[in-house]
Amino acid sequence: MQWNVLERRRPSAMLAAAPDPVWVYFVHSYVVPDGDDVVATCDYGMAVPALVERDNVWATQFHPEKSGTVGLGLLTSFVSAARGSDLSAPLSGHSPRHPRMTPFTVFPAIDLLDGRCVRLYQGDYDQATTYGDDPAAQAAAFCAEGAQWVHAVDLDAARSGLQTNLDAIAAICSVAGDAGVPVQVGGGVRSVAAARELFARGVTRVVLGTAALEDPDLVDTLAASHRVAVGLDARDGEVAVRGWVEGSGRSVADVAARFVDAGVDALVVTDIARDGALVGPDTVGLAALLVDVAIPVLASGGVSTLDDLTTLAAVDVGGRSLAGAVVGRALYEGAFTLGAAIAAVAAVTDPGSSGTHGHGDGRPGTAGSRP
Ligand code: AMZ
Repeated sequence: MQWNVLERRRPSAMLAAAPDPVWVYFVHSYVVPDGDDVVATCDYGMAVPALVERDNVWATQFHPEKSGTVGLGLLTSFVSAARGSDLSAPLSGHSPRHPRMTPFTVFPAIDLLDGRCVRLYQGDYDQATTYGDDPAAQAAAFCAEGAQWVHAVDLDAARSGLQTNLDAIAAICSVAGDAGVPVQVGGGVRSVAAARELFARGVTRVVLGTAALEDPDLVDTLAASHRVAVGLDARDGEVAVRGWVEGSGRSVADVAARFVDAGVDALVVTDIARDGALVGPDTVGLAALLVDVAIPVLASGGVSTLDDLTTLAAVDVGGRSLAGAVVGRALYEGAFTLGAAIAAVAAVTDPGSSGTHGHGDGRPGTAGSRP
């Protein structure tokens, strides 16, 4: 088991824009015979076939899922090719030789249940961990660590539709506002009136989940005058609604397509099985969504290490990148600090920077333009 370098024999979409040298991770158990289909080999005292391609069959001897951004680029190319997408724009993992130009924003999460800061496990209201009873203090702590945005969810409202945490949201917005940090809030925004309650308390952007499924015109209406994101929370590929208690029968890409021209800032895409579970994000699925939908995508659910974050920040699908990630339990459990997360991401997105940067919002070049 080890990292080793590929030696390319011939061009292939699999490695369209992979950097040089191409480091990948092997867990060897067998060697296949050499032949015309071999795209790349690896030196293990002999030239071991490592990448094989015949027509639409691709095979790897190494583990793409363990091979960082090179593996991710390969898997993304595979998804794109399988869907018949145009591969002329190279799909690649991030290379320091081609630093991305768009910001990647880390959104520390404050999930509110009965006025307290909690995290649910896989969205299950019966598996809540309470991390504090002062949401404003939590917001202040995040801001002190350099937060660029704060992501808050009214879990009571997500389940019942009734906004019972408005005082806590106002308090979060007050301290964040003092620090110049915008706040986005989701949960129970299913009417213009509910959105108004939030904007009146200083919320910069609302996240609509259930309403995006059940009343998509509301997204259009709100997005015409305010900042809106669409929250797509999926279990086994099916978008869930009403606090993730009910399924919708529709896929993320299907629902997202409705909002391409709606003027929304972003999609906030949550993999429910990973949420609060510290198992790593669905990086390949998120990258595939970038192929399908031309709306900025924020990843949510599963981030457990700084590597998870830098892998997300490094996603590059034909020049498109993820706009950011929501991080919750990893921060509360002390896996890493928000400051470390922001610095780690900056090292990927802007390798020349010192790790400090301004407010990103998921929309390249439009930070702070509305409202
Ligand atoms: O954890 C949950 N059960 C949960 C959760 N975190 N249910 C909903 N939400 C969040 C979504 C989105 O930000 O991620 O609430 C928002 C969607 O709420 P609504 O009411 O618009 O569906």
